[in-house]
Amino acid sequence: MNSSAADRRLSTLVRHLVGTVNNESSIISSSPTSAGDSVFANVVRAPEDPILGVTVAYNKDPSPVKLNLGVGAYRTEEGKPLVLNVVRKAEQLLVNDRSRVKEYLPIVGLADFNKLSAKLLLGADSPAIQGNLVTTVQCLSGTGSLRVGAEFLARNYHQRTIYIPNPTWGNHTKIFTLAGLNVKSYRYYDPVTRGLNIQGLLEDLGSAPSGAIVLLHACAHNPTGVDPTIQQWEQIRRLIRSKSLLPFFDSAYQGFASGSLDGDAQSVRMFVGDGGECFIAQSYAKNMGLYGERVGALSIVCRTADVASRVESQLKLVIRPMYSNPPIHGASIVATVLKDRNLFHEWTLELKAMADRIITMRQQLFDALRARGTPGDWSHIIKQIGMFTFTGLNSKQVTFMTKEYHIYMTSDGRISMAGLSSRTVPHLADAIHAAVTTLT
Ligand code: KET
Repeated sequence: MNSSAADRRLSTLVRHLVGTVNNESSIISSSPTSAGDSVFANVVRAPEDPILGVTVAYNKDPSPVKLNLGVGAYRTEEGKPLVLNVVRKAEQLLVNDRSRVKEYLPIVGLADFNKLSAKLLLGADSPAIQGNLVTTVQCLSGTGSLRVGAEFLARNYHQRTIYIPNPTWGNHTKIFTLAGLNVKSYRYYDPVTRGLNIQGLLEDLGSAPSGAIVLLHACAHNPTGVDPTIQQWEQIRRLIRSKSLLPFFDSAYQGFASGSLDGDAQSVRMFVGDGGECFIAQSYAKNMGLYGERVGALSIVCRTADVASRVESQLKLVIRPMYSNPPIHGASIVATVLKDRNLFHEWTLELKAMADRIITMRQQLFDALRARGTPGDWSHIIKQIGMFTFTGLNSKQVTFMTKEYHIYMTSDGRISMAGLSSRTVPHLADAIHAAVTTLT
């Protein structure tokens, strides 16, 4: 570039920057008047996140009996976070391997990780994988995978409306709205039966515009713990395909619902098996206990290999300006576990042990409430699936339990069963009993 061209570019840039500053200062209108004033003086305090904010409040409570049943994070019987044995082993192998370096990963992440993740989700013998119909990109856990998928859709798909279940994980609305999609909901949970409102679901999706995107929880629906049966999944699949709706699965709990990785992937596999197109956001936060490592993947199943590769090229355009490329450590742990037969087998046992402990907690809490004669039918505690029980407690009762018993949970009455232990069940049962008998 010659010097006058460079000057021109520089002055354009300066004009641009000055213009931006001027525009914004006229909007914010808070230029500092004295040394103590901040240009951010008008920034309003945002509320804490409805789920992660529960942990913030819990951390501030000095009570020795406090109990955090807010965020869905697994705890041992001793109430401690758990690093899986296979994860420790994989990390040791990685540390010992002196040939490993810290270079950037490709934009789409670690190739082995992507292949193995698609296999874990769709099955080792999946025709879609064999036909190269699936493009998988490593993303920042489940949340990042949902966001990248949503941004791709906002840019490349003709229909901008996404239907999410009512209720759903609180972050869904924000993720999809910020990505530029138009969020609507479909009926899902029936508070009277504490089960699935299949009729309402089919009606709402039946009247969705053709091509609309539908968010589905692959298993262990959060927060309700209510999943469709296989027959109901089949009804949902037929409706979605007949109306050319686009399924977008959120798979954050594979293996956590039933203890079986294949069992919990059945819903996704039904949709992939019919040859139609489908999105899946996958998270290893819960099933491999890699919460803070932020490991996940977005898979898009396409009709042809050529479309899949073009879709991948567009995913790169979404990812590169967002975070450039994903972190290497967590994905390397997952790839190490998934590709080694022994480690994989050991993982399935550890996963099953976590799922079983949660199921035991359900039974113990149910028994404890029965023993106290707590009014109401509490059988949903043992019927619901996955990490959470959607108790049916209202926000007043939740506030009461937090104030009087130092038990922390989300205001919709969801409790994380994975945060409970045999030692803390009686305390929770006392709190629920008191809440139910003193407040309605
Ligand atoms: N989808 C669902 C359904 C979900 O429950 C979570 C996390 C995620 C995706 C995202 O997880 P990630 O860590 O990005 O892989 N849910 C728990 C934690 C949270 O809210 O962030 C929760 O509901 O407590």
